[in-house]
Amino acid sequence: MEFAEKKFLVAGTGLSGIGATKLLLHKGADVILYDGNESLDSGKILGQFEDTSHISLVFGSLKKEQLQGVKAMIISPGIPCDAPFTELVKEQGIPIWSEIELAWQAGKGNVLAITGTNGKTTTTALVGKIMKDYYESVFVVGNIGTPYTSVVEDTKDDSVIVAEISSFQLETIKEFQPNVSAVLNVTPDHLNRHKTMEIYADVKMSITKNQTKQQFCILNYDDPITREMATKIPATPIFFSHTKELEEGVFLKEDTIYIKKDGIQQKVCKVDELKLLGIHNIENVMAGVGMAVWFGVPLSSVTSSVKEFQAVEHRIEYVDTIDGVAYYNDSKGTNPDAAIKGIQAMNRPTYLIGGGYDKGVLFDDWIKAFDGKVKELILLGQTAKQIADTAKRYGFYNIIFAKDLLEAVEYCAKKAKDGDAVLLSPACASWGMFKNYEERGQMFKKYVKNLKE
Ligand code: UMA
Repeated sequence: MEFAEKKFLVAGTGLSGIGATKLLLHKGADVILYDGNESLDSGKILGQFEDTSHISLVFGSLKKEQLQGVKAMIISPGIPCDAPFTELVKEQGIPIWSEIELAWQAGKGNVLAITGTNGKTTTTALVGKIMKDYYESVFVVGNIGTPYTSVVEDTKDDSVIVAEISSFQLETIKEFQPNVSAVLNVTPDHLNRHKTMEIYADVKMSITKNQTKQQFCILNYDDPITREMATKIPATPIFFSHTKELEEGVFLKEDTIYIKKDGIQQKVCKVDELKLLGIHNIENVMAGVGMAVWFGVPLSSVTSSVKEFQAVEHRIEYVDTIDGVAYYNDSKGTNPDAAIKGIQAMNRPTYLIGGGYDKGVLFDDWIKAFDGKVKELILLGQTAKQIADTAKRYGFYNIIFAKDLLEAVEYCAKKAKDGDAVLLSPACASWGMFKNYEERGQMFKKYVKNLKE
């Protein structure tokens, strides 16, 4: 699409909205920058742009007259596609694009795109490292925190873009076509937005919808939903597995990861050569290795990058040991399945801090995974009561409610004894109490640090 002198509507003034607006302005377009929040400070928003002469700001409600001549709306991932104002946009026949769709249409280079309920950020960071160690022009973007649109003007034909893609971002893609994609796993999350597991899984699978047979989609053999996807997608599926020795793909056998490609089996590395903990991380490594090798990076280079790679912040991140109590920050455990990985990684009696924003998911599996390891459950946020009720149904009564994260950390510090662990792994999003999971994790680390002083 041509952008110069065309008018676009950008919805949302967060990272994605600002990235998309800057890109469009750079391409010579006019932008209506819209946000549903009426109380935003327009000076602060406009202050992020060098030249504001081609931007008009609209806060609160959007009117039909304002949409005249608009070529497309770029929607931020946090805005549901059925938000009331989108009806007006759809009625005018204006196409709605995800922020990654805009980046794809305006950008250059080869894309490796990663989705899945859990492990996306770690896998994206790992694939980013593998690529940076081998290629010159590499960008790591998307849900991981840097909007894809914000790097587009720096991309070249030989650039490699490694993108973490959420289901929110996939809902409104049109032509987005990664060279290699991955769907790591699909377990319940964001069901308040996607309504059913079927819809959620289909949205995840759409990462591969524009790929061709010559392109690859890396899938988890051990997850029944992603295994089934292999029969439905247009790309060539490549599996990874920690349970089965595969004919083609990446797999774990005893303590070693192997790759089998075109009938030739090679060793990648031993599990204890990795700086990552837990079976979920071995899965992330296998997915990353598959993406890199099928993209064309030599195995020797992949192997040395994988061995050097360190864990991602906020994902079962060791913070400190104070008076013999080990503190772990798993703020990225924003759904029950991710939080199960957090509790599985603990090898000490654990004070578990959980609860947060209500995404409409059930907590039964998380409680069942406590497995005798959780000494006390400290709950906060919107979901606190629901989690407590679920825990009691499974006979777990060591529950207390905290008014905020600070009270929770201070309570744990008082109660925990030498040899115990304190784990922040909320099984819920942070919204309502914090800006995002990063802020929640940073606050947790700050409170832990303060305990020392
Ligand atoms: N807004 C409306 N109407 C609404 C909802 C929101 O106008 O109904 C406005 C808000 O007032 C605000 C703006 O939209 O001004 C916020 O947009 P956003 O929520 O999409 O936030 P961004 O800052 O653009 O961040 C997004 C991702 N956020 C979400 O998907 C919620 C970031 O992922 C991502 O890093 C960033 O784009 C760059 O690509 C965060 C996230 O929480 C980490 N992701 C979810 C997750 O991982 O579970 C999917």
